[in-house]
Amino acid sequence: MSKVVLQGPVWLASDVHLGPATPATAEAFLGFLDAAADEAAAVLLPGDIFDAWIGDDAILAAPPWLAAVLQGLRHAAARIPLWLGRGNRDFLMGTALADALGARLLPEPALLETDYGRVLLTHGDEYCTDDDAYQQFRAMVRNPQWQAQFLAQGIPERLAMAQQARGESQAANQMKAAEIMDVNTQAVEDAFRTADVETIVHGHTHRPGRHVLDIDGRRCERWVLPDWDCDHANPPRGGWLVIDRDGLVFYDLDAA
Ligand code: LP5
Ligand code: MN
Repeated sequence: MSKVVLQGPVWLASDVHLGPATPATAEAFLGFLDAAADEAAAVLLPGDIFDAWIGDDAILAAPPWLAAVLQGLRHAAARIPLWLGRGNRDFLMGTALADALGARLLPEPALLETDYGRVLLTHGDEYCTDDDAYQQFRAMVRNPQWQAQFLAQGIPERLAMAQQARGESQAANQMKAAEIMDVNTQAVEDAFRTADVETIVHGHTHRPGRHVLDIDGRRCERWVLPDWDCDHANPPRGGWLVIDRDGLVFYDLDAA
């Protein structure tokens, strides 16, 4: 399991889901990045920062909304270490994007060594093992051969496939029981044991919160990062997690 050694306060945010129709969310996220650059020692973004990422070559002809987000990421990365993780929407982010931003790619999962101690960080979609359809989708799109074939297509074709996939996913989600789309208890317990940690942080489920578990007599905590929506949700939502020597603390957007 790959380690990421972090000294000082670490800020984490995921599931921002930025796209062409999220100007207010993008503005809030850029404000978060500026605050992180002022106050944190590192910022980690474990997945689904983008609502759909079709390949790093998208930055070569970035529309204005994306160019602004990329500039904000680049500015933050110039001031503090910025780590990008892959989610189920932006699993195609790669080294070309990271290099262009001056950022680094998070290992999956990442074993963080922080001032608070060891923390396992991941997007969290891999823990949703009751969702067979999703796990089949994940196995397909995480396959390097599939990715090479997809990326070999033109950007218009990839955009069309992404749009179709989004539509199919939204339709499929309407039919699923809510619990299927949450993490599986056994998968989470296995993750605690395999990594030998007492703290896991993930996103993906859009069910923010802190869960205390007893794993083999050890008190463990699972922290779920909030999703962001400042354009369509009322009230607007979003937030981040700070890990420092005193522990973990959630912050809402209105704390910024
Ligand atoms: O994403 P969300 O919140 O709707 O639901 C997720 C799971 N669905 C996904 C699928 C993505 O939304 C697809 C869009 C990715 C865009 C960028 C990648 C580049 C294009 C890739 C083209 C294939 O992650 C959903 C979970 C839910 O989280 C909760 O955990 O339930 O999983 C499903 O709904 C599984 C379904 O089987 C979804 C399958 C959709 C894609 C089908 C492939 C066909 C593509 C068309 C090609 C011509
Ligand atoms: Mn996700």
